[in-house]
Amino acid sequence: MESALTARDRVGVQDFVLLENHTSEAAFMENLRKRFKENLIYTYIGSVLVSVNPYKDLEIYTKQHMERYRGVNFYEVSPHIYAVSDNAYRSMRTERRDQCILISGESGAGKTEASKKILQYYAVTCPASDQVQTVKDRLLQSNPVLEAFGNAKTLRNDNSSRFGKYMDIQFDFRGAPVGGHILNYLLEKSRVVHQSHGERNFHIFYQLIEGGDEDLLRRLGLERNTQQYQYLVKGNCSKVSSINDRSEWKVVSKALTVIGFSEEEVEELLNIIASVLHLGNLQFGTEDSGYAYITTDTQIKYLARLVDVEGAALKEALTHKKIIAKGEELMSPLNLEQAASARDALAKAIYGRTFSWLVNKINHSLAFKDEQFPSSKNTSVIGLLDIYGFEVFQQNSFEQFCINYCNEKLQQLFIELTLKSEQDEYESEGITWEPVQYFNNKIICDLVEEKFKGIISILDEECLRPGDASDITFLEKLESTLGGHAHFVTHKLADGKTRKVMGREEFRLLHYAGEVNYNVNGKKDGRDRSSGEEDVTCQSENKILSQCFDKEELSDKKRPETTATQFKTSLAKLMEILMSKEPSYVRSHVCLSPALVLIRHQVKYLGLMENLRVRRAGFAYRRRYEVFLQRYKSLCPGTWPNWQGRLPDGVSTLVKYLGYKPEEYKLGRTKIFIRFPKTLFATEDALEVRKHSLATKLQACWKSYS
Ligand code: AOV
Ligand code: MG
Repeated sequence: MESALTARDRVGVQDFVLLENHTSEAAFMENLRKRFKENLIYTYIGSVLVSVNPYKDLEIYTKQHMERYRGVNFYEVSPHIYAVSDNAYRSMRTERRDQCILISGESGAGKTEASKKILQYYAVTCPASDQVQTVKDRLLQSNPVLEAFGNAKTLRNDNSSRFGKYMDIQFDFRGAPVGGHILNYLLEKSRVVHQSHGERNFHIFYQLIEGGDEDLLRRLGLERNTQQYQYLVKGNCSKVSSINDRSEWKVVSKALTVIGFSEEEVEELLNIIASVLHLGNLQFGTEDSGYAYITTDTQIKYLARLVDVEGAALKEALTHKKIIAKGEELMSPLNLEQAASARDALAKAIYGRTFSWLVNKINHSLAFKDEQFPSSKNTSVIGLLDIYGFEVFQQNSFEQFCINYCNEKLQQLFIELTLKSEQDEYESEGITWEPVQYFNNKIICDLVEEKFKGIISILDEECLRPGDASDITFLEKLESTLGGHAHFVTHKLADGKTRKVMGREEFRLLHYAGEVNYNVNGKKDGRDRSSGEEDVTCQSENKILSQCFDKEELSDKKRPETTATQFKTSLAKLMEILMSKEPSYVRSHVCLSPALVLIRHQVKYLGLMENLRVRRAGFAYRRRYEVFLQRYKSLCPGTWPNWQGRLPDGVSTLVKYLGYKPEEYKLGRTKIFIRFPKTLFATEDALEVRKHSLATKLQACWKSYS
């Protein structure tokens, strides 16, 4: 039998807090490496789960594994995403407190996979009835649909989430899931019309073309060849070995039915997807006057039919813009470039709004229905946050700016909550501790979002300012307001010279997770509403589109909020939601083995070492009295087989018998706090020895009988 000590040598420790040398990054990495080699992708820092993407299917997500984690204490089983899921679930039920599980890490780290595993865990292990089963099915099936429309292949991840998602799962008093609700954040709409080299458009386009049957494609006027569509060829990468678009199409079609889309709704949805592809193939020519006209009438015919609008109105809308002169509305003709950009703006608007409609529709289907669960007036909630991870590309635009800002906010929340909750715990248990220094990224959040002088405020000002505002004036304004800020850099140096490595149309932010250069091209166009071309969609007879494009909203003359401000507001609301719940954390890592170099970088910026130090600054380990006593009572004659007195007295008797010195531990109100891991190790080893000797005795006994 392998002793506890040799096992630790081979597979490392399952909680970094137990590392002998806790300040050493090398020791941290070595522990991660040892475990990863043994396919142990999960490790704790206290109650935070650290995971490394294995990039292969491990046999650790079976029903048997789920059963193993059900109702079992965190520390008694090996670290797992199911342990975190189960722990949140039990806290929700016993303490009646809403929970949230926050999954963070850079693009490709495994956040979306983790959130799906959590959902599967609840779907399998929570109580069920026929009605509950319907809710479970719908919750599970919402994933393939949202991924088809909201995920795409990027250079970092073949199934990269291009929108942020926060999902509440509602449970009734018996702990059965009875409803759900999804909040979605800023979809990367620019992908609809443009993809960088090696990237794809959203999965749904390829799925439809590869998987749709002949009749369907004929009706939609589509050919089974992705190369035919301008919006699908920009990245020169329509086939991906890890993706089977045809089988995914089947999964998505079925999921739409399970969620409750009617045949008519699916038809209208596909009409819209096809019409985006037709829009992309619209071409323009230039008249002698210099103005644009449409040269591809077939596309107009398809479009007119699919989204039910007048062909002539559509033509006019795509080649003209509405202006108001002397109080009168006039249609002013566009040149070639303007017309192409109006076409792209329309495609983005249609796709973006359809995506929001889709989320809305799923929410209707998931909504908790009183009449179905009449005895479940009070529901509790577990929220799952799966956003787009931090990303840096060669060219980074407005979308990357928003994605990385969102990651800053989440890191900020992590810092506040982990440090705060640690402090709160010492306080409520009446224990004194030493604070730890750490990098607080609030300074970067402020740089982006502060009123009047943050980047978003300056962007708003430039977007809404009539006259000569341009991308360059935006950059100049940034320079004059933020030049000299420790986390903001442009090509201009303080002495008036030029930083050669930086372009003139970009600024650099020093994020907590690394440096990113952002191009300002087109940033100024960050308004959600573009121009008159959207008016035509209001006239559409397609039910989805007519719900998406509301005539009154579009004709509202109020100054529209910019996309960046809308995003900022929605993130602030998200933070409020998360703060109101009890959080659990999953910190995922990308691994390009065997170097682990990439991970070292992530360990650094995710603040894992600081997190570990904070955990260790006071006491490495803490356990509730009853749990501690239950586990170790067999080691002391005074507490075995049962302790009858007060719990703290029992624990005190036990640890004194084990030889704990007074400086090694403290007794709080409900928990024992142990300062050094080696103290706990010694106790664990003693337990192991006792089990071993019991087993040997039993074997001897057995032999003497046989
Ligand atoms: P992400 O959500 O963190 O990236 P994903 O969850 O999409 O990353 O993971 C990327 C890929 O890694 C998946 O498609 C799987 O192939 C693999 N993978 C992740 N976790 C596991 C696991 N536990 N077991 C096996 N394979 C896994 V992004 O959405 O791009 O920010 O923004
Ligand atoms: Mg993802």
